[in-house]
Amino acid sequence: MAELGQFWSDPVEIIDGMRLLPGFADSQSLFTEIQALCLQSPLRHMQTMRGYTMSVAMTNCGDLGWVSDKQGYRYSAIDPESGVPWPAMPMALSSLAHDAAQLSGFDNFKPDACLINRYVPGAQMGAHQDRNERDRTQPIVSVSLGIPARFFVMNESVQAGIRDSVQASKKSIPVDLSDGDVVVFGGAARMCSHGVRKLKSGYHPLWGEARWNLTFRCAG
Ligand code: MD6
Ligand code: FE
Repeated sequence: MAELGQFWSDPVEIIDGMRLLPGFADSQSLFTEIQALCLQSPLRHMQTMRGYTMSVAMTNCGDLGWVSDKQGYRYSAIDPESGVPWPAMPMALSSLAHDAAQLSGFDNFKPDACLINRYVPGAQMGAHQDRNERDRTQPIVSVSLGIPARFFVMNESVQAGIRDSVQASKKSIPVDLSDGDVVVFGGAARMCSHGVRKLKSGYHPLWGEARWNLTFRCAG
């Protein structure tokens, strides 16, 4: 568990089931871990089912890794680039995710997959739902590192009451995420659409001109 409330501020409930723990992650110690992981399984730009190249560079660690290609999205135990398993999930990463989940009311969170995303200025992630994980009663824990980004989430419970699709599209809630911020995404929020706006240019003393994101999942 992180030092009791010394370096991070109080949790913020963004919508029911989505909780922000500002500054909960120790960026410096994660930097070393992530450098090592990317040497074992290098970042790559995956293809979407429709043949587009994603602007976000990705890799994985853990028993399962998220992959996308012409066959679609899925989890795989093997890195398709190297033909060998993804690197093991370091304890420092899994315990960070476990502690963030626990603080948010999810006991015994044991992720088997960690997707590592790197955004450079101009990169973005379109609105999507995370629906390839087997157990959706488990949350996804997301860690933001480096330069700030604007995340957005569609509040489906609000949308449900709105007939007009133009009105519904206005119900995207912006969430600005900075280095060390952790989001626990579960419960009523678990299936909400979300994405990341085009990254603005910036510089972070440790991570340079990039934003990194780790998402911890119970996939299998
Ligand atoms: C990102 N995050 O922040 C992309 N998905 O770069 C996600 O797509 C995401 O942050 C599920 C739960 C939390 C997330
Ligand atoms: Fe997602």
